[in-house]
Amino acid sequence: MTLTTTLTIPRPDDWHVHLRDGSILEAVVGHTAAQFGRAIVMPNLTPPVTTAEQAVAYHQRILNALHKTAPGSQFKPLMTLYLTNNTTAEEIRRASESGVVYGVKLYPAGATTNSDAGVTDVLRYCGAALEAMQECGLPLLVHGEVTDPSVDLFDREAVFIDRIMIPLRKQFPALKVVFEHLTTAEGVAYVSEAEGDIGATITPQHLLYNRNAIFSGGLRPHWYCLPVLKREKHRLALVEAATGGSKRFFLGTDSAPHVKGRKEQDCGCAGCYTALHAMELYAEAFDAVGRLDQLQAFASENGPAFYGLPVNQDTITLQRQEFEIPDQLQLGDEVLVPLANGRKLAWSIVKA
Ligand code: OTD
Ligand code: ZN
Ligand code: ZN
Repeated sequence: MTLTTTLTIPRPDDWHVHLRDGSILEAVVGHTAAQFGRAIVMPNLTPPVTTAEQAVAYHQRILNALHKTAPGSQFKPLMTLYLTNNTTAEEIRRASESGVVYGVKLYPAGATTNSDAGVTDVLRYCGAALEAMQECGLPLLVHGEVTDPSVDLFDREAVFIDRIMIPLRKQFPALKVVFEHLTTAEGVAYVSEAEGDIGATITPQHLLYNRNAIFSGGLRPHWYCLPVLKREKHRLALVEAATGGSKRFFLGTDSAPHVKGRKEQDCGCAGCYTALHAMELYAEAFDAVGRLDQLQAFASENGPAFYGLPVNQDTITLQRQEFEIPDQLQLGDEVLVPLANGRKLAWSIVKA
């Protein structure tokens, strides 16, 4: 058997990314645009993107930042709406007709960064919105963790499946659902076996690392994200899901930039920055189990199939050539620390 040294695949898409706003947006959008054709852009700004009008305006700010920092880029941002207890069916229809909104994001209130305005009880308050989404074919993108303080942090995804996901999908069986940033064996089993139109995104950090990374030789704030890294058995289940050929699993980096000082403080922010080197990280994970042949389906095909979009027509090429992750990135006035900074990866992008 010869060792694969180059890999050319249709340009991948990132089905879950945080691009932020203002100067951070300008600093990071070029990284995502350099690797990906499209990206589902999360709406957890302050204030959150809760209306179609706000989504259209944010879409334009992203394009402006792109034209300023990566002129000529063909990157296409796909927008999302932030679901609240008060989202109306009319707002969902406006979003669906806006031409820029591709999903509606469910954040259980308090589950992650900027989720304070999120939903407190989805089945109680969001019925009309979910009904309208089901009718319009607009997918529900789910941060699948309960926030009940009596539930252990590491069990929040598994408990969410029983308490929220199963009853919600029973009530809205035709609703398209993405279980975002899946992190557990229970999540993999549920998404693999559930009936109906369901998919899941998987991040590079949850494929490559387990929770030991957060505590290795000291407290490592740059390895802290939500949902938090889990035990090794969960990582192995995620790798099997991503590389196993099921069309339900696709790429979503959850790249979530926070400036260095906001991560390295007494209450550090959650989020890993991976937009710079996303495909290099995924290639590392697939190569580690000898399944580089599955990277194309996971990164370039399964996501478009779920969202009913065409596969990108251009390509990227990865080469087995060492890539050293920079210690930090000076982006305008900001300093960002990329995930796994200082480490070496086996694959680089040669044509992007
Ligand atoms: N997780 N950080 C953020 C969002 C995600 O739950 C997420 O999607 C963020 O900073 O916006 C994080 O750790
Ligand atoms: Zn989330
Ligand atoms: Zn996210």
